[in-house]
Amino acid sequence: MTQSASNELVSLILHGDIAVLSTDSPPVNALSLAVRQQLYTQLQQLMADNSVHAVILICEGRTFFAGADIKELGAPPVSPKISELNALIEDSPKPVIAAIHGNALGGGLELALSCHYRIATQSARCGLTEVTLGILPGAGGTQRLPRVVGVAKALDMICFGKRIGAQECQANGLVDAIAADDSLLDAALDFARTLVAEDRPLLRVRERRDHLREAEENPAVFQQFRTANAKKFKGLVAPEINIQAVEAAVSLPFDEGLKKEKELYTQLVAGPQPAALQYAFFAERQIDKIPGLPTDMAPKEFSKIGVVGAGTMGGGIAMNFASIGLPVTLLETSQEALDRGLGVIRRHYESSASKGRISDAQAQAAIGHLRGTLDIADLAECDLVIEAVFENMAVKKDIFARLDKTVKAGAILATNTSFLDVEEIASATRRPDAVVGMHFFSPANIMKLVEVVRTPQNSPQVIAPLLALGKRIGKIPVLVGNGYGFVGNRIINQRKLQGQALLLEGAMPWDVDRVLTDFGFPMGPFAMSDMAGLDIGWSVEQSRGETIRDILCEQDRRGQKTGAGYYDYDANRRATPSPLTEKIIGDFLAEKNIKPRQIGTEEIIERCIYPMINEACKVLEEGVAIRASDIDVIMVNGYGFPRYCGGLMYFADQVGLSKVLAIMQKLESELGETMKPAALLEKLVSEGGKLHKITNG
Ligand code: 3H9
Repeated sequence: MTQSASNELVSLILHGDIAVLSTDSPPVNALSLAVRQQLYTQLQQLMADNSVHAVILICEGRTFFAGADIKELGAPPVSPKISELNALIEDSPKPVIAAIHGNALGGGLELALSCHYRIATQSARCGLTEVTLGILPGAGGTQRLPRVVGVAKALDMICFGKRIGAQECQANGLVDAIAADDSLLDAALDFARTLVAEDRPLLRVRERRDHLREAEENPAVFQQFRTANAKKFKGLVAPEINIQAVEAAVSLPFDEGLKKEKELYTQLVAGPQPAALQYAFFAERQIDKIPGLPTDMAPKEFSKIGVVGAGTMGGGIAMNFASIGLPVTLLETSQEALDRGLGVIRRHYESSASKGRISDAQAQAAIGHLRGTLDIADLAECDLVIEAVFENMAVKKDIFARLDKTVKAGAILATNTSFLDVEEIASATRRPDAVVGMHFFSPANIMKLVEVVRTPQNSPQVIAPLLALGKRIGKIPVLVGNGYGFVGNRIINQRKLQGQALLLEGAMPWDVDRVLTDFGFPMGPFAMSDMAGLDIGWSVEQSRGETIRDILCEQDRRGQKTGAGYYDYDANRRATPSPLTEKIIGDFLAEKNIKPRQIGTEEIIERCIYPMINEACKVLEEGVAIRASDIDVIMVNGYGFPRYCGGLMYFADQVGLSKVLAIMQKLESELGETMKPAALLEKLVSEGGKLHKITNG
């Protein structure tokens, strides 16, 4: 017989002697205080109820518990804490089973690890993702996970916040059984009945040490892990502290390990990175909240995609769609270029399959979704065509005029331009309302960011489906306005301009790059130019040797592709400072009678970072970005601005806007009008406002 009682977020349903506690707290069943209180109370009652012989913890909606409620993390914890809930579960005199669907993340997996058994659906994923939020699994996860999956696997999961699928969980002992996606509850009930019937033991993870033995015998495993991953952890505080917590699981008894975990957690949250990383988490979830854009629009079908240009960008863009099973037609102007482009794509998929990143079948399926053509008429039936040819307005307008005549009515035409005026490109068509920018970042199949550039003519019917499609291909699509360089390139251009100006005052490219990589960028402006190619927008006919870039290009130092640019490159594309570049710069300054001066770290930061903040304020003033946090999402995901600083706008607030303003005023007095502080910056300083909270919505 089945009885039921509802208690708001957590409801109890009795299936004979098996109790099912079902949590329904949308959107992701976070373990908020209210959920914890209700779970705790219900569990206490069930443990005292002699007619109940086993308890199943399951969730409604799209996922099992997705961890602590991140919004509560900044405040002092309130009882019952997740750790208290976990202790209650683990100490239970009757079996408690976690029935997992969707994701069991962070505190959600810690709770599941405190259960005596775990069953998961085929599509479920488990992970301790706290490190991505700057913290550590503070409810016993660092002590329990290694006891189940072993130290090496636990380090990998905990320090990178990796989520693993149900099959991998089972192979590592993290789940005991797998259920079909549509019958989790039934499978969990069968599982529970068997446990009860066979009087199976209560498996308490805290009592296990078998999987810790290997690391006990070889404690060097921790140092090896640190050394192997030092580059990936650069600048981040949390991974090292997470390693120390896992070390404690090996070196200390369980209860002392828990104490150490708590101590390390407290140490971590005292620093600035958790708040910055948690801000970045929510900033990424703000981007699809667009003022004036209805959220309930009927989805638009995209069943065929066209891409114009099979070069590096076009090929990368095409792969995004082919990888999710959408047919893509690639248009080129010559068979040679087409064959080259398709060959690069094929090799990319084959190499991913050989490295085990995707299966052979997936690689072949994606390749099968691509076809090449030299005839624009083959794009006629596409629902979306993305142009990715070189940056030349006349060429782009010609392509759009032809696309407009060829591609069916109702289709969207997008340009991947990174700087040009999308409205002007749209003016070459009779459907400017359906012409947008889709600015992908290189390599376009890897980089998550896409700036979706909206013109005043675009309707929500064009924008909303594109943003949804961007998400479908796994991107972070940020809606921006039309204007030179849109948001990201316009802001990063300030860094490039100041970097070049610093060369003319005595700095070397590697001095500037080193300061910026020490700051946290993956690359400085000169390494970035070398990677992109110094000859973008440069022509041998027009070059007059007027800039250092001109001279480098004239000497065929055009970047990585020619083996030399600002830097010299070896066969493995490893960069070293170039004596030749140094001489070119020295001669250039001498010819202009400029006496080089020493330029320190602080000045390079001031010159390269603060003008970016100032430019971002102007972007906000002009409404090119919807909100400051969108700029942070763009800078972090498109340019590698250190995520642990939250983003450019968040960083500015941490430094203090008065300081930002004072530096801009100083730069204005030294360098002139271009450094004039933005009106928004002055206003915020006078009002005591916060930049990262600004929104135009
Ligand atoms: C933790 O557990 C600490 C413990 O060790 C205890 C220490 C003492 N809390 O991503 P989506 C919101 S730390 C609050 O678009 P999806 C999100 O903001 C936690 N809110 O959906 C959004 O709100 P809105 C460890 C949360 O389907 C909505 O849910 N856990 C939380 O693409 C939908 O989110 C994690 O790191 C949360 N925990 O992806 C997991 N999670 O609609 C973090 C989400 O208002 N979460 N929201 O914009 C995720 O990775 C993804 O959200 C998830 C769903 C995969 C679950």
